[in-house]
Amino acid sequence: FTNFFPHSFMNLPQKILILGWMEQMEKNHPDVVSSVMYGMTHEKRNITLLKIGLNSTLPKKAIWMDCGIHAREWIAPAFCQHFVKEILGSYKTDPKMNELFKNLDFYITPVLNMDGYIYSWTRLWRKSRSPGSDGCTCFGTDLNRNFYANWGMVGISRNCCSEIYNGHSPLSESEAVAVTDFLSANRDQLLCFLTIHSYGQLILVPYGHPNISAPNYDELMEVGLAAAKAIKAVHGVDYTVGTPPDVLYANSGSSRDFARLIGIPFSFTFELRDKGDFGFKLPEDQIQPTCEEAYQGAMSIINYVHDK
Ligand code: ING
Ligand code: ZN
Repeated sequence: FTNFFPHSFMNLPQKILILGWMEQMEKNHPDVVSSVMYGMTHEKRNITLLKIGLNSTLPKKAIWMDCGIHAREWIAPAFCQHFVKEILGSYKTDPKMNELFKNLDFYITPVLNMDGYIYSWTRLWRKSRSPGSDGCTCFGTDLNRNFYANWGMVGISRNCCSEIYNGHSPLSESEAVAVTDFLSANRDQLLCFLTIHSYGQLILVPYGHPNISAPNYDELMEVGLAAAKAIKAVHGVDYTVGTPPDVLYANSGSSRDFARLIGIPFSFTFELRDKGDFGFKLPEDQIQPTCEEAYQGAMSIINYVHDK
């Protein structure tokens, strides 16, 4: 069963805690939470999301959130868990959240790249765990370079040993296929796509390619800047908002760009704390505040797209 740690040093099956937690959420909130298995990783683990919202006879819009597309960005899965905990803890008593639960479904994938995530417990790792092709002996493709969105154009490497290897073809990775299929099938329902990374304290808007611009770029920037303001109000932490080429460097083949290209109007990448002091090894005492502020940022965006 995919729920167990396959390469344990002790030869004992070890339950993956987050999967147990997902089962608990489903069990404790059966009226609003259900799990959807929508794909499989290279090493044949299930890719599962939590669908959260109140049953409705009226058609609902939806919010996508994925965490852990990059294995070593551990604060991201923690944020997805925090987000789920907060919305489930408030929808009964908070009238605004109750309204969101009636009108929206949340599709939340706490760990998208489960193979890489497990591998990252024993060394820092970013990519998937599929083997290289054409005789290249390194493992792993950068899943956030593998989507069908200007694939292979900028900010990538064709060397399978690189951290930003884009794969031998678009959608060579089953994890990218799973997200692509789910988004395509639910495209008309989806209002907003949020993909959570670390680090850098950024809110990125489409596109990663410097020569193209989203038709609603101005609005994306406005909404992103409002989210950064909401984040700053919590613990005073600054987030920078912009397209990848404007704030750092260009890229292509990202899930954020793919979501915007297929017509999901609001698509953002969050890069959570910090700005490099600790990097991927964010200290434990920053987990809670990082999640608290990013929650307000995400809710600022979600409220905007809902109310619009
Ligand atoms: N950063 C993202 C990446 O895929 C990104 C997003 C792209 C940030 C370009 C800045 C510039 O590279 C991380 N940390 O994965
Ligand atoms: Zn990342």
